[in-house]
Amino acid sequence: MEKWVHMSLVMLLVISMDFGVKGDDAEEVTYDGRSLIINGQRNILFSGSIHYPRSTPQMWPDLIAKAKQGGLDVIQTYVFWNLHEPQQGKYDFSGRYDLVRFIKEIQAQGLYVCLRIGPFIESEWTYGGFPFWLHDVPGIVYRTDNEPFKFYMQNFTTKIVNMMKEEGLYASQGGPIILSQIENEYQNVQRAFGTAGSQYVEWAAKMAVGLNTGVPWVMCKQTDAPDPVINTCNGMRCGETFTGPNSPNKPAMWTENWTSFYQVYGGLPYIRSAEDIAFHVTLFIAKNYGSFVNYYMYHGGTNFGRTGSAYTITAYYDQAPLDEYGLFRQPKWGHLKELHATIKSCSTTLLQGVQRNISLGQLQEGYVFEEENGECVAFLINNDQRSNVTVQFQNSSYELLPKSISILPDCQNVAFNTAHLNTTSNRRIITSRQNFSSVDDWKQFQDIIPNFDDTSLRSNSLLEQMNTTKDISDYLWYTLRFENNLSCNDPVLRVQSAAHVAHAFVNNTYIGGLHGNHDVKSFTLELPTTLTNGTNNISILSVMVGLPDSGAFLERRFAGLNNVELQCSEEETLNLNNSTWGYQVGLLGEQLEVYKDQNSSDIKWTQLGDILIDETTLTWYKATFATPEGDDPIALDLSSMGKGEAWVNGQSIGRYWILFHNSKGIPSQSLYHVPRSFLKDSENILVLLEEGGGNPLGISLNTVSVTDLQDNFSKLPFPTFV
Ligand SMILES: *[C@@H]1O[C@H](CO)[C@@H](O)[C@H](O)[C@H]1NC(C)=O
Ligand SMILES: *[C@@H]1O[C@H](CO)[C@@H](O)[C@H](O)[C@H]1NC(C)=O
Ligand SMILES: *[C@@H]1O[C@H](CO)[C@@H](O)[C@H](O)[C@H]1NC(C)=O
Ligand SMILES: *[C@@H]1O[C@H](CO)[C@@H](O)[C@H](O)[C@H]1NC(C)=O
Ligand SMILES: *[C@@H]1O[C@H](CO)[C@@H](O)[C@H](O)[C@H]1NC(C)=O
Ligand SMILES: *[C@@H]1O[C@H](CO)[C@@H](O)[C@H](O)[C@H]1NC(C)=O
Ligand SMILES: *[C@@H]1O[C@H](CO)[C@@H](O)[C@H](O)[C@H]1NC(C)=O
Ligand SMILES: *[C@@H]1O[C@H](CO)[C@@H](O)[C@H](O)[C@H]1NC(C)=O
Ligand SMILES: *[C@@H]1O[C@H](CO)[C@@H](O)[C@H](O)[C@H]1NC(C)=O
Ligand SMILES: *[C@@H]1O[C@H](CO)[C@@H](O)[C@H](O)[C@H]1NC(C)=O
Ligand SMILES: *[C@@H]1O[C@H](CO)[C@@H](O)[C@H](O)[C@H]1NC(C)=O
Ligand SMILES: CC(=O)N[C@H]1CO[C@H](CO)[C@@H](O)[C@@H]1O
Repeated sequence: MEKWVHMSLVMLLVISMDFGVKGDDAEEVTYDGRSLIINGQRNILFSGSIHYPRSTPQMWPDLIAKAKQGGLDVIQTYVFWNLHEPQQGKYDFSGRYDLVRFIKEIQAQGLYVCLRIGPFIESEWTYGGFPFWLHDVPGIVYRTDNEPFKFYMQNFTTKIVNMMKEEGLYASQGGPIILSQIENEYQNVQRAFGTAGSQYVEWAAKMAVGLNTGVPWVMCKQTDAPDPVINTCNGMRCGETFTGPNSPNKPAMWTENWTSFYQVYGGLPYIRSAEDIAFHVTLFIAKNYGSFVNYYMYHGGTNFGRTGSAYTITAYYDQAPLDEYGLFRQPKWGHLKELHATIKSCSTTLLQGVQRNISLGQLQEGYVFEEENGECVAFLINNDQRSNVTVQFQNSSYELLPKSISILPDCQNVAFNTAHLNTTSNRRIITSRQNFSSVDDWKQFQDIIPNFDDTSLRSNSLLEQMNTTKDISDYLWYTLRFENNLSCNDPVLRVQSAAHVAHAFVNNTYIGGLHGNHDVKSFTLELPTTLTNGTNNISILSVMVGLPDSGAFLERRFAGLNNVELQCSEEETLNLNNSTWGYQVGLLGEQLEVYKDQNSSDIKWTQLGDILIDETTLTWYKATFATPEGDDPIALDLSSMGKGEAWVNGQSIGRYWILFHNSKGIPSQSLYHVPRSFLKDSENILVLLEEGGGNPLGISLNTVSVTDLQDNFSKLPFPTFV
């Protein structure tokens, strides 16, 4: 009951620092059972995830300003290893990958940073953030007590920590970083590794702590996080599910409060209401002494290029308080802002007071925090999903909405109820700025369908796809030259795939294709075909839509074709697995980088011919457009297309997949964000790779805005940065 009193007696754990010189504004970050303590100050911290490579440096100042205006104290980000070290020992921290610039921007706006180094991050990010070259390190087993893996994990973690130290970015040096994370939800896979898994957790904690950042480390979803690393909760309902810190001197922290959920192709958006989020955040603070809550995501952004993991759509957490474009999503943003302000108004009492719980009815309870000086905060909770209930508290009546919590910062007046929206919803407005409906707008380039004779990479087996492409492309051609000696001329071609999409061609003619989905990845194509007497060419294009990002033994995953056969009848089946296969990694257009428009003489762009809708043709399309006036974000509506990838001025805005409809019969994503910083003043070049028979004449360029029904948020002056 009087947990806090006991906890305050626990010795504070002070993390040692080994920095020679501390800046004037260096802040010591420690913690105890109640909260983080920054320079001697306790606070209840609200945090939000914004991932720097999922937006652009030009967007960062506005996103951070809106997070601050929404009442956040901390910005949380992962560090994306495969962006930063695409080849072993070759680093990239430029442009959207400029981690230091992102952190300094947060610092400039007076917020703190929680840096989740991982370096395994999952995050619906291709390969969970691991660079693919790790796969080819001899003897490697990821995320366990394995020397090669630990070497590279330590090497990258050290690189990042040293970089932060050199820039003076830890709070202990006067910088904004108050927390770091090592590993990520390891408990989900730990059992697969047995005792080696436990040894790895010990090692990871020790390795991280040994880097002497001067600020605490956390491990999320790791109930046995070794001291002094703090175990934190991830989930939708940590107020109900968190079993608590694993030591009385660690605070209750929620590192991922899911504001929505990531969406996959074929899936529907997950709508988590503002009221539900507010209920669980409040419960975590009231019941669990929660002192740190992070919204995952506060701004999701865009999986540009090929960075999304298997089947993940290009828009990431568009339903977050700031939508994909960085616009306010109401009422979510405004409702949480009011919650944050209410909690802040009484956080001293929450942090210093003694908590007691009271019963207010069968499904109603209360938490009261009282200080010796009489200051008092009450949370009145109605767990009844259906009914309003009137409860008595300190001689007054309070009506509680269904499944809600009323916050009384003075134990008398209700300042906030989690289910009472004081913010009006807004709506997205899409304004058409340019159509590309004229044949003259477009040029096209037909990619080739390679036959066996066009290939040089050969194998007498079906190769694993990721190991063959090394992830430089989504595409791998499996080709075969086949002398028809079957007793029939019209066999069924049966192709079993553990990749994501397969398109089959016989003698350069498309005969059909199929795809799997996020939950059931394997599928079998069964296509009746007609062979000619003598030599036939079979070419199968196997496609991946992102690498896997989760689970144990990621290094051993199999993708690609795993069985190919021709069947005349039950009795007569010819298995082709051990035939001599010829391979082509990627498409011709990718090799030529046709999206870069460097006028290579190899690229024969032609006038737009007949568009073969619903035919798989592998066609590249090119058009130009002028930059729409104003500052509103820009999006391409690709709903007339099939499946592929889009580039603007040589930069990939991501994969699109319109043909994969969800249970409502519509594409999971039709609008694709084109950041303004990708554009020139005029003559912007749009290139599309279409693999599913889409029609570019139906594309439109749009600007995106939101209605402002109540607050004129967008008119508020935000700091401008250059
Ligand atoms: C990481 O490994 C490379 C060699 O691959 C080495 O040059 C570098 O010093 C290492 N960095 C750290 C921080 O261990
Ligand atoms: C996490 O967020 C959900 C909604 O996204 C909310 O219901 C829940 O209370 C939050 N939990 C914490 C501990 O913040
Ligand atoms: C207070 O919480 C404890 C522990 O959850 C529970 O056993 C007790 O019944 C609660 N008391 C009231 C009055 O609700
Ligand atoms: C609860 O009360 C509010 C007004 O206080 C009312 O608008 C709402 O309809 C009531 N809900 C139920 C389920 O009775
Ligand atoms: C509630 O009323 C009783 C009797 O009138 C009084 O003794 C008590 O002090 C009151 N409590 C509060 C919190 O006002
Ligand atoms: C509700 O919104 C109004 C107008 O924005 C504001 O004045 C008021 O304080 C808000 N109420 C709460 C409980 O936050
Ligand atoms: C594009 O076409 C649509 C539908 O035909 C039309 O409503 C829209 O106004 C056009 N946009 C422009 C910029 O011409
Ligand atoms: C990956 O390919 C190389 C040849 O490039 C081969 O030696 C190795 O066995 C393959 N590894 C796996 C796991 O398939
Ligand atoms: C048909 O050709 C395959 C090789 O393509 C060979 O293995 C098989 O024995 C041949 N079958 C007959 C009936 O000739
Ligand atoms: C193919 O060969 C078979 C016999 O082997 C013959 O019956 C058939 O007519 C031939 N088809 C063509 C198109 O030549
Ligand atoms: C292909 O070769 C592998 C290994 O050489 C063998 O295990 C497998 O049975 C063969 N498959 C067929 C269909 O012959
Ligand atoms: C060897 C052979 O007959 N190949 C044929 C495959 O099919 C194409 C037409 O689709 C023919 O042109 C080839 O002769």
